[in-house]
Amino acid sequence: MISEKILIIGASGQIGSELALRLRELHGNDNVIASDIKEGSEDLMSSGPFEIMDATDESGIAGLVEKHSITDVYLMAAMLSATAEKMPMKAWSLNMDSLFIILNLAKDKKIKKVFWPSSIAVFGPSTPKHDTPQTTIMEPTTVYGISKQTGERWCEYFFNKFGVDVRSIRFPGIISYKTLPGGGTTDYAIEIFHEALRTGKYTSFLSEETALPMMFMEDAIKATVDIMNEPAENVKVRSSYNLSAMSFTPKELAGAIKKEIPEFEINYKPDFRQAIADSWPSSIDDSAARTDWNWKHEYDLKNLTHVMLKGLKESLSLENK
Ligand code: AKB
Repeated sequence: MISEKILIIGASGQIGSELALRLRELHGNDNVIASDIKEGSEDLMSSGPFEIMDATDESGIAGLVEKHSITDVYLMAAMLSATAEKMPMKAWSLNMDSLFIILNLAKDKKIKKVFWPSSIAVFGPSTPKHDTPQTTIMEPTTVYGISKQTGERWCEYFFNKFGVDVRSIRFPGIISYKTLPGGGTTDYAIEIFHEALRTGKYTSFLSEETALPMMFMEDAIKATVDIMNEPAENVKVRSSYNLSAMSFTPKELAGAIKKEIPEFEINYKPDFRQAIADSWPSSIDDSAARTDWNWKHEYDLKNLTHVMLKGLKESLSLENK
């Protein structure tokens, strides 16, 4: 049996850093090479090999693949929705160039399997907003969404045309107490927990009734590991799978936090991110993922809130020691 040798690109980022640690537990520290343009957390840096690398450096990435005899690549580097609106061309080249580098390496049989995350941002204002189906109208209006939708088309093309084994998930907002997000529209759902514990109040940049699909990090990591472990014939969607766990509004999230911290206060001051959120679905139909590879989420709003507050409290008390 040929064991996997994994390269994670974007390993210092929000999902990448937790994914790297999980994959190291599963495959052995030395079999998971983490890479990013910047260094990551202490845990990430000390638990296994790390390489500084720009995700758009074609020869650099090819060199890493050869040097470490890489079989599987998880391409987690991306510029998220809010930042991408501020630097569209930079977002486009990071999000697309990095994908082409990896798809071409897989086409040339230098790697065997690819994971590439897509997003609910592939949908747009003309998409059915509730229980958004797997296959539907997609007219994204954000730079990030356009790059992810384009990426999905290319993934499917490389699978159909060249047999590239690329697997993908449309992530909703991902929430974690271990890592901070950067530049997303769903980031409020993490900031709110930090502020609830630090100051007891939070001003949301999305309006109170803005419902968005969300997921706890544990579930997101599980989904990523599961889809990559699935026999290839079961992965029937080769663009990207809808994936869902829960949907809530800032008001509902604040209500769940208030159950644990009754004095918590929330205010609303929507900014440019409101228009991005308004263009996205409020809930997702992920029955294809549930049928094809048995996707099942574990966390809902109640246990997410509990675990977030508990985990953050512990890390804040460690910080204060
Ligand atoms: C963002 O808000 O940009 C991301 C996403 C939904 O892909 N969290």
